[in-house]
Amino acid sequence: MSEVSTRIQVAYDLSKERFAETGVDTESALRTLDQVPISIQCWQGDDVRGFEDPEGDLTGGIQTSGNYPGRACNASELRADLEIALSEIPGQKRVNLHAIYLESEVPVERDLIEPKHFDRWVQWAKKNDLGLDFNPTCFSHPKSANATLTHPDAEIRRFWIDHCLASRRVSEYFGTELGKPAVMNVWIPDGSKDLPADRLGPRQRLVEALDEIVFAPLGKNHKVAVEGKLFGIGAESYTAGSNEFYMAYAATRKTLLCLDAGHFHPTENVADKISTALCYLDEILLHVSRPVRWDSDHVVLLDEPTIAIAQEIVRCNALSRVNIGLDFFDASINRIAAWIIGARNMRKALLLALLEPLALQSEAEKKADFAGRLALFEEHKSMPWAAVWEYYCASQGVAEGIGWLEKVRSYEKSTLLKRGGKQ
Ligand code: RNT
Ligand code: ZN
Repeated sequence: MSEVSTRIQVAYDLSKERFAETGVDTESALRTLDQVPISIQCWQGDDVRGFEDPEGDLTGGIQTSGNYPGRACNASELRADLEIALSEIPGQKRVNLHAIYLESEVPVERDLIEPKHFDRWVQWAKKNDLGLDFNPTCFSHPKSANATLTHPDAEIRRFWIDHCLASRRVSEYFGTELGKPAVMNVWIPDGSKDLPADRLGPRQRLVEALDEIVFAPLGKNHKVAVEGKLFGIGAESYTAGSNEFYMAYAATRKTLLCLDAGHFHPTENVADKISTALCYLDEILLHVSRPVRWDSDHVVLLDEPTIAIAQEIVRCNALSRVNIGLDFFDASINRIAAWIIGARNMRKALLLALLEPLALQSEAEKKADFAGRLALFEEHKSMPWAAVWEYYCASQGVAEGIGWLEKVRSYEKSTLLKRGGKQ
């Protein structure tokens, strides 16, 4: 516990009383909040380039825009940047890696990646008390140009199946070394720009390929998730791995289902999907993101969709069943600031949700007192939760306001702007 200033303490004590009037114990909310792990996407730090071929193009229908200076060009730089970001994000954290973030003196093909290529990440995670999650990288590769796990050519399919199996071995290594299971998320870009003649074949091949991947007995210290999507740039008319495809796949195969907030029609309520998924699955994975008109992966805000997601997890009493990961990558602003803003917003959304007067809301609902329920929802929005947040940050030794910005700016000056290489 870090020292808390008198101003913050006094404001907190008053807010604590106010929340207690609604039956909410802020102390217990903060204890819970601090324990919820948030998985931070490493790829925000280098615009999803990775270290296999940092000059290579990002393909697969996902895009970064912007060329803000100072991106990380190797794993040491990325870890150093992450350390700055993590130091200003309160609470338990995990770091989410992709296969392209391997470290090796010699080039390694994706189907041949091994735990040893991620050993430095594991040592670093141990030192910094972090969990690690993982993703096979089924994009930005010559063999992913047309398709990966759905490819009509069995040899190319084999390559990607082997890559996913190798990725499971790496994930298992993470889980074993760090004592908590790693989540390995499979996302493939396979789809079609224009109307396909055959929508069934690729999906059948995907089922087969995934079965080979998920049923291989490769240990219990990692969990496999599958991530659906509506469309991508260049895959506007058809995505083999749609939401329905993976919902059914996850439910029948007992994998995790990954819901990415940017992978649905813009007016769909992503939060509403959580309770459905929880009826059929033990656990799910979230990619919290912010789609602006499309799957643009903007920095997460403390906005209604994000708050609704946090509320849904808490209202379902499912904090232990929902793995919260972030998935945004903005190359147009300081990347460390992007991490801090987005991750703190996710944590703030969880705090707001944990401070809801859930007992009163449920009671009103049970009595069909819908005016009372609405009044409670609306009143919550102006409750003094910010004082609880400031107290939490101060007691965790992170800036309670935007004091972290100074740290980021001076690191930008001393380090980021001095980086060589093509930005
Ligand atoms: C792409 C998916 C996928 C990626 C990351 C890099 O649309 O959201 O999760 O963003 O794996
Ligand atoms: Zn995603």
